[in-house]
Amino acid sequence: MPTNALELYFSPGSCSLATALALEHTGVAYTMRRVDFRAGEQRTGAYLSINPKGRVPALAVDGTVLTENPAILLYLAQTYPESRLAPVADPLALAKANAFNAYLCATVHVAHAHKGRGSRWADDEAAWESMKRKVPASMASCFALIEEDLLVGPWVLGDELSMCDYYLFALARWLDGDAVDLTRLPRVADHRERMMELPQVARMIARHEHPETAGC
Ligand SMILES: N[C@@H](CCC(=O)N[C@@H](CS)C(=O)NCC(=O)O)C(=O)O
Repeated sequence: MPTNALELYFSPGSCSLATALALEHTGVAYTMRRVDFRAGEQRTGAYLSINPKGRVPALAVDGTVLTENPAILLYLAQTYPESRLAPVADPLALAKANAFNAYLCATVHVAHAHKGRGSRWADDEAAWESMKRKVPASMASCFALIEEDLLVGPWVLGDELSMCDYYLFALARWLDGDAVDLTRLPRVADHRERMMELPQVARMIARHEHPETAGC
C-alpha cells in the first residue's frame, strides 16, 4: 500500500465527512485538520493558500492539494484498489459510480447550499429567503430520484459497499435539518441506518462532529 503523507482539511457537519469516511475505510494513516467555519477560517489567507476555493474537503497528498469530493474519492479508490472503494477495473461500472457522485456534488449539494449560502447566487436578502424556502422541496425531489432510480440496493452500486455509499451518507445526514420527510424515502432512510451500524462510520462520526458544529 502506498504510504503518502495525507492531511484532511475538514469541518464538522459538512460534506468533508464523505472523504473522511473513505479515508477511514482504506485503513491508511492520515491527519485531520479542522477548519473553523464559525471563525470564518475557510476565508483566511492561510487556508486560501491551501485551498483557494475556501471550501472543505481538501486532501493534501505529500503536499499536493486535492479538492472536490468526487475527485478525492476516485483518487483514494485508485490509489488503494485493495480497499475496493470503487470498481476501478471496470470502466463502465466506474463511470456509473462517478455519475452518481457527480449528481451528489453538482445537484444535491448545490440544492442544499441554497439554505445557508444564498449570497453565492443573489445579493438581495429576500431572494435568499426565497431560496431557503425551496430547500425542503428541492432536496426531497433530489432524494426521490436517488430513492427510486439511483440507489440499486442494498448499497448504492449493488451488492458491494463503495465510495458512493459514504458520499450519499454524508449528504443524507442533512435531510432532517432540511425538513425532508424521511418516511417518503424508506430506502434512503434504511441505507442511512445501515451505514450508522458500520464501525468505521461510528468511529469517524465521533471524530468529524463537534459540539459547535457549523454545518455546511
Ligand atoms: N463541490 C465541493 C463542495 C465543497 C463545499 O461547498 N463545501 C462546503 C462544506 S459542505 C464548504 O466548504 N463551505 C464553506 C463556505 O462556503 O464558506 C465538494 O464536493 O467537495
